[in-house]
Amino acid sequence: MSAVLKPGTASTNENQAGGEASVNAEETIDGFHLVIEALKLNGIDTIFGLPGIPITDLTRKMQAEGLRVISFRHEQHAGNAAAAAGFLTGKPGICLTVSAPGFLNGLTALANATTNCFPMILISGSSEREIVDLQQGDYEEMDQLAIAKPLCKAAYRVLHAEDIGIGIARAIRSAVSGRPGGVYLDFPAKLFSQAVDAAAGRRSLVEVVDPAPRQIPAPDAVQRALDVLKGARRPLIILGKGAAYARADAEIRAFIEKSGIPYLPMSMAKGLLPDTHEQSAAATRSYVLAEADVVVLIGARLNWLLSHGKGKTWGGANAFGRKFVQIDISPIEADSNVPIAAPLVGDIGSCVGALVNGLGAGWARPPAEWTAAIVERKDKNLAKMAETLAKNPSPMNFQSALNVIRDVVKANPEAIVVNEGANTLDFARSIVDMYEPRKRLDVGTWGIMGIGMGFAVAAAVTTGKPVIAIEGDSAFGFSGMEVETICRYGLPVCVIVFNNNGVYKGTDVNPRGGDVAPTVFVKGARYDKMMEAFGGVGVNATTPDELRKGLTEAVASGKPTLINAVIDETAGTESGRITSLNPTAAKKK
Ligand code: ADP
Ligand code: TZD
Repeated sequence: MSAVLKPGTASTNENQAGGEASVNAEETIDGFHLVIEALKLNGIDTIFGLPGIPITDLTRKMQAEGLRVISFRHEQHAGNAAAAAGFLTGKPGICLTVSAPGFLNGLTALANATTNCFPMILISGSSEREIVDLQQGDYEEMDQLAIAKPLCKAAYRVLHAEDIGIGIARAIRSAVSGRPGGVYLDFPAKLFSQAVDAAAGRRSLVEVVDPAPRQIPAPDAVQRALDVLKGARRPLIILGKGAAYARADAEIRAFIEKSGIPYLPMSMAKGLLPDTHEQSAAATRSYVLAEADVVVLIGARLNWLLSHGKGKTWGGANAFGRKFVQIDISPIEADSNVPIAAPLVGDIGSCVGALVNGLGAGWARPPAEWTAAIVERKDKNLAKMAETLAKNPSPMNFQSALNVIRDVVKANPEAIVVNEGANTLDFARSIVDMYEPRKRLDVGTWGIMGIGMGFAVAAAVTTGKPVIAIEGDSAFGFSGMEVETICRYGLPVCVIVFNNNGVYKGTDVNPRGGDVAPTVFVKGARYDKMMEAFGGVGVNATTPDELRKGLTEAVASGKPTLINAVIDETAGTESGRITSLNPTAAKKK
């Protein structure tokens, strides 16, 4: 029953002749139920959140009405879960929080989702507007709408129950249309108890039609891109996480295979085509970036992760009029860092589909000297990597531990990998091959720590597939308490903590004695005990065999598991592979 009766209405009507019609006419629906019905009407079935004033009852009523409510221990992780759910499903993930502090805890995730182009909606309850605006000191007083605005794609407040339908519709469309992103929706406490006529209330709800419309590229822009491509001697395609998000898997595969152009996947685009694909140039990344003469960017920005499209990575002073084709749904992305010769604005499916059609029968595959040079370097690098992976040092290092995970993912390609840390991230990205699209979630555009358990929960909840979270010990600490959440919902998540006793490594010393160095943790900590504390499985792995056994059993059983993988504390590099962004560490090296 989702409508509520006005107090006293039912008994009065019971005494009236023909009472049935009058009962319906008098029926009302409150804000709680309008929110729930509006979300359900738009196919939203899961809420990630944390209860408290003024949304505790909303979480209860949501559950009572059949929404799945996943309750976290900290809002940042609920927000990260919503963002990952958005990426994995293409529908906005919903995070629900209390006012001021809960809202602020969720805000990091909202800003991170926006930065990464993941669709999510942060819904926060808020204090009474009259008191907040006069700054009279309400419980958890804060002008949340104003604070959220610069950190997300759109922000709305709903003051009247009859506007809930429109408010939620605007939030959904804002989150998923065009370049996806985070949306903030402010619901002041009073909204939930407002009652309106049930029929009118339900009529006010909006089922959003075509929330993420296709955007067809202009034919002349397609032709321009094809012309640039046809002049290429050493072409390269770069797939970004926008390409994974776009769910244009078939078009992208057709474009790569029909054109014969080598490609590089950005980390969350890994698996869009299997990493073992013969056209993948990932194993010779620096060579192709420095040498390519035409680069087609598909859902990837030329930000720091691609060295802004210039400088040493791209061939430095020898760069020779390289041309870029950029496919993106955002019309202002082109020329953000370097000139784009052929911007192709539209959704990736439509743009790539148009390119495939345009290649035509006369398309000449890239010259063999280019593709052969890539294969040669790639084979050499892969052979070198195989040698490193075959070593079995004691204690384990990053490579010997990741070699095990690489095998288990190969045997379970449907598993979703979550990955954060510095060295743990960089090594895992290059060692663990992915075989299917949208199976890798990581620190993304910001290189943010703390996404681990939120992303893992969302991956398990939205897909039901096994999740393998590969975590640096520092990275894990940001969201570690959510192992209780994983146990509470019995999720098939296996967390592997790469325990090298600290941030980057565990060997720093305080030159003055006393406190340990800022990067050092308790040595020999047993993270596996954390999972055991909540009824999950804990494994302490000091060898690749122990790690393999623990991980294989976890994936087979689906039981929440945490493997404390003991890694050589001297093994890491400061800042992992981005030491260049850390000038003092770079000097030390
Ligand atoms: P990566 O970090 O993997 O390089 P980025 O997050 O930098 O990827 O880039 C993703 C890009 O994809 C963004 O510029 C975004 O506008 C774009 N994008 C997202 N979804 C689509 C889509 N459906 N069609 C076209 N472009 C998209
Ligand atoms: N805080 C946040 C929110 N994000 C960050 N990226 C950092 C701090 C700084 N930082 C990194 O960039 S990586 C990292 C931190 C603290 C942790 C590295 O240590 P680790 O991984 O144990 O997770 P490795 O494998 O030992 O390097």
